[in-house]
Amino acid sequence: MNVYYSEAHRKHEPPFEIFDGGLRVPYLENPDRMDRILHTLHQTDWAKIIEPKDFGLDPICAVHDEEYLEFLASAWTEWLASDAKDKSTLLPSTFALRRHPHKPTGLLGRAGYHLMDLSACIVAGTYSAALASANCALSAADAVANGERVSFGLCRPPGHHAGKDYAGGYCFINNAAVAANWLSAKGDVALLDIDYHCCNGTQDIFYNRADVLTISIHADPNFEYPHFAGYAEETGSGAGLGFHKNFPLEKDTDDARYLSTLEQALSLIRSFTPTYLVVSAGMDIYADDPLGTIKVTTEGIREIGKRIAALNLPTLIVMEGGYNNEALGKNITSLLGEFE
Ligand code: SP5
Ligand code: ZN
Repeated sequence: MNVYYSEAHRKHEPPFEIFDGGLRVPYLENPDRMDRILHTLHQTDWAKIIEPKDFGLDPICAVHDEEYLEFLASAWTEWLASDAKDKSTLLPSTFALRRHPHKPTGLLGRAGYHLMDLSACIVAGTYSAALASANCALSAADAVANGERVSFGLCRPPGHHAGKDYAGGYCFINNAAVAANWLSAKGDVALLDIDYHCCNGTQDIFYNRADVLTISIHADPNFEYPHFAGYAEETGSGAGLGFHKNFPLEKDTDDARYLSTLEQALSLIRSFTPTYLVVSAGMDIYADDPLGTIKVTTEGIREIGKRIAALNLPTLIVMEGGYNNEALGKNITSLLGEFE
């Protein structure tokens, strides 16, 4: 299996993030995550690690606003030129509710407009890492479009919380959405997101489209991040009505309950008869994940892989979250191994 991976992610290493209550904690979405996954992939006889190609800005601009990308591109330099006391990472403290149309010109105003939370920390290497991450997803999509049965974008930073003009939840460019949109020029796409958190960004990006079916299985946003998207009644709008589906889950959901929900998602995908499948693969559904509250085991993840593979669709798998670094390697190879 082709695995697209870039070293550019290493320069995106924010020193901390802020949890609820103002708690400053070491950044959970860290470079070590990739080292753990690479280590395990190297031990298989099927993973072929490949540098991504550069697809340029066009496929990214097809999903994200230019003004937002310009913000990501210049935010760090502007931050260094500002009079902030602690410049270790750009993080605003005032966020837009977007009830008023005016976009401020100053850096902190734009940051509060384009960032949705205190985990979307920007440092010197953030923009180049996010671009390389999107190129990993695009390269993997290209492989699938050229006849590979499956391909893996080992993306970091992840993408599924990023919308067309905002970052959040460790995500800056929506890698899976960029790749799915690129593939949609060649045929209908189903996107299945199995990260523990609702893919609010992906949901927003495709909400009014009928050519990309988006499905997310995640912890109920009533109690879990991202709180403001991911409810069962959100099913798309306009031409896209009926082409988005959320499956909110309770705390402590086990393998059996998860797999029966997955079956419902898979039957929607079968009825849609897509040309391509994109899987946003977050491993934070794992029982011992520090951010998760559901109880899927490594064996459960293997079974998820087996059932998705049984759809027999040309499949692009994109890395999203997962923060139990020690277990990340075995979990992702359990999922991917079912496609070999
Ligand atoms: C890609 C991805 O998985 N992003 C997840 C971002 C989640 N941010 C959550 C912030 C709230 C943290 N609450 C901590 C509770 C720890 N028990
Ligand atoms: Zn997640």
